[in-house]
Amino acid sequence: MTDRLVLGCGAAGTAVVESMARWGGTLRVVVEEPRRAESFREESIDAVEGDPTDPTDFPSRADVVFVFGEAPGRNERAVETARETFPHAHIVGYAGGGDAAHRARIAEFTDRVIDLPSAMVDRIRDVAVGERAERTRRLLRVLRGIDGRLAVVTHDNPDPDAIGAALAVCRLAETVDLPADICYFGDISHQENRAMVNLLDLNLRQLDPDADVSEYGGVALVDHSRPGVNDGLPTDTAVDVVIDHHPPRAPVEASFVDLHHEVGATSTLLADYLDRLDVDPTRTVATAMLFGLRVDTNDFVREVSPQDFEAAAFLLAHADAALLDRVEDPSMSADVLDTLGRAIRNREVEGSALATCVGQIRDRDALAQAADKLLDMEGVSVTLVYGFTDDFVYASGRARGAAIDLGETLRDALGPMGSAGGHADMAGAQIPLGILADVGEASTEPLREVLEEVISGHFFETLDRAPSTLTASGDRSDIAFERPVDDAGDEVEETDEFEASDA
Ligand SMILES: [Mn+2]
Repeated sequence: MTDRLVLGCGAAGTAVVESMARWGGTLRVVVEEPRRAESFREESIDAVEGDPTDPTDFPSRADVVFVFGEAPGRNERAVETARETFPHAHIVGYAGGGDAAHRARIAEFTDRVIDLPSAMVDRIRDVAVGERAERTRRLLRVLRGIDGRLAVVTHDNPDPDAIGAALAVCRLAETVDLPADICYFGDISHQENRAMVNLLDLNLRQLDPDADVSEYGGVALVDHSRPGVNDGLPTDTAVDVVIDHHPPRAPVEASFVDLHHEVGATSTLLADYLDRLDVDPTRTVATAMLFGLRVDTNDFVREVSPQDFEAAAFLLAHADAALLDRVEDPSMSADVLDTLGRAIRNREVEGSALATCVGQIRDRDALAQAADKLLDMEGVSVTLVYGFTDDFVYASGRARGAAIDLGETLRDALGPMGSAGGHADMAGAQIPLGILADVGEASTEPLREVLEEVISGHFFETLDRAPSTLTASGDRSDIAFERPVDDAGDEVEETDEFEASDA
């Protein structure tokens, strides 16, 4: 049973305390405001009016102490008093509303600092200001200025990226009440592309070579940038919007131009607009875009950028992975795709090392495949992907062109908690969940966050201490590297060193 104590509680902490009351164990709340104490008591919570910095109202024991007040100065005194009164308790302190010095003072007496609002502020700042935010507003302004219907023109013989991007432009147009058609000259000849159009039940308009687009109020070009070049439009067509990831061979003229050849697909550029505007891409649009992204990057191998992975993570949350399997040769199962999506979303990167927790897993093999795939991210030379079943945490790591021995690193970092081993380039670990679940029990955080702190924490620390420094990988193509075809590296070796260090 866990005895919990809450010292001070602002409006933001109220919901947390109310949910804490249902976690089992005991709970005592000490707050200054009589009304807040009263409202907790109405929820059958043991709350007293008192000074959170004075141990008079503290219970005789506490395993976990939360300091959730709104006044920074009082929180600092409360964590200090809590540490003196309960030297062995796990103390969690809230450092919102203060500066870095305040955070440091809270950290001095706590095991864990919570600073949620600043993360939220960063996110809001990213959405509200900056180059991409400004660009997003300009795109909407141009779309709003179009009178009539919008023709979204792909290049001839449209591929999945062009179709996915065109669907996304239509989806954005819809949000400003602009009707739009996807138009193309030529044919959809590739069998996979036809399958995609049929399975997603897409409605594309095939134009005759002598078609007149002047009936449209506006023209958007996706996945190519100039009218009359790789499409059937007259070269003097007035263009409103161009979004493309190919480097143009001549100046591009349009009211709105987004040309970024460093990303792997036009769908990546469109995913960012949808994400920023909080537009639900719909299942159909997300599935097409994700397929386009995968085809253009050859399953995240060719010309892939961090933005492509961000876009994939966003699209995966909306896409129909099972349907994708039917469109293409299923080189990647829906389960692996799902694991990869979570791995991308939750990733932490330090230098050229990446660690990520994918949460609950069904299939251990998916970890190895995700660890392998994430090595393709630019600048990443070491990966560690882990998740848990009911009993164990499993981790799978890969290294390429890195000046470390990954098997050795995992033995140092995770061996003492369970077993770990493998080769310099592929390695794995397994840790009984019980050890970590106990930590989770004493914490406010979901298990995933506890695991991140322990596993990613140890992993990054061990890499920091490693004798050879990690080299940021540039062009990896020249690194001759023999990789086993199977996942033998995940066969965990129970070494003598591990037995010794455990004893
Ligand atoms: Mn493309």
